Amino acid sequence: MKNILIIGATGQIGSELTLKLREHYPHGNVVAGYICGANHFGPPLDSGPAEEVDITNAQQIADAVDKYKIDTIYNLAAILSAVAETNPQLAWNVGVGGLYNTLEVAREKGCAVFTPSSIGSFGPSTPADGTPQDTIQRPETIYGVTKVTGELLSDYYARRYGVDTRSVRFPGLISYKTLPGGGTTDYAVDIYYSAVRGETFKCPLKPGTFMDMMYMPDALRAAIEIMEADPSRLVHRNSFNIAAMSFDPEIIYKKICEYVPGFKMEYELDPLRQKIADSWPNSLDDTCAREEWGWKPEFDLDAMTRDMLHHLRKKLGVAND
Ligand code: NAD
Ligand code: AKB
Repeated sequence: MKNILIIGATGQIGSELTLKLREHYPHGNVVAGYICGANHFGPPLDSGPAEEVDITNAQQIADAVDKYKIDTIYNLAAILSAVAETNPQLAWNVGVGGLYNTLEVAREKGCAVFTPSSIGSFGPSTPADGTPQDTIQRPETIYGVTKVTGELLSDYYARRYGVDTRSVRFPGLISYKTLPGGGTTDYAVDIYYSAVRGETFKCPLKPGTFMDMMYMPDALRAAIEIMEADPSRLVHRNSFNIAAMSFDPEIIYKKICEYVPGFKMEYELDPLRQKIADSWPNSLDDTCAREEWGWKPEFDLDAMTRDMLHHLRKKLGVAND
């Protein structure tokens, strides 16, 4: 039996991961942590136990861990890259202060901890193509600074205190259930909404801006599989490169046009997002994840596009294929 606390359960990943974990561990408690002011209703909070857990409040984390005898914490609280640039202090407090609180509670109470890192943990001096697992990490965004700090701090707690910390560097995640929370890769979700609504998509990034992306079902599986991996096989911990597909705006646009003929896209650049995207890699090498815990994505761009369009048409009440 597993008892899991998800901090940040109402976000893009948490709203799906909470339900997936409840399905995967039907005999345990999967507790959805939310903050007041955020969306505190909906499937993650209605379908099982839920507690107010602000990650900047160590006592709230400790109380939830004690109440439900938590053994594993999924820490999904963060301020995503574009929003973080508008409030770097908040991004640090949530991303680093919050992780410190989580790791301290985990150390005292013997919990394992999953805290995602990101392609945003890399910077302009990182090799951009086939980015290796172990390479230069000098990000120029506050989001990236919190991610590199988080990777190092999590490894420190594993080495120094034996806390079972593990993580993956997620690419931009694409899903149809919950909208993304203000990142640089959000355009790759928004474009599907425009296609299904019959609107012209205003693309914030210029052609040739390549980034790694992944469909949410693969990301959820990665988050569960890394925490279930045999620890004796893990050479790395915080954090593993994982990859599924890499594309630029033109490639995803042309793929959608195969299924939505007549769909239109125009460029209306967002200088902040463009600058961030230009500093991130084009495509990661995920060999270590494949070798150390058997990582393998299931969705490529074509399979994801067909699934996204099918589900979004249903969700938005548009006649389906
Ligand atoms: P999101 O912005 O959709 O959700 C973040 C969640 O954190 C929200 O539920 C929000 O209420 C919560 N939160 C904010 N401040 C908090 C606080 N003080 N205490 C507790 N909760 C707080 O983000 P997401 O996309 O679900 O991302 C989850 C994790 O995955 C983050 O670490 C993010 O950096 C990482 N990640 C996401 C992506 C992606 O494309 N979605 C890619 C790479 C990495
Ligand atoms: C963002 O764009 O900030 C996130 C990420 C890739 O970390 N989606």
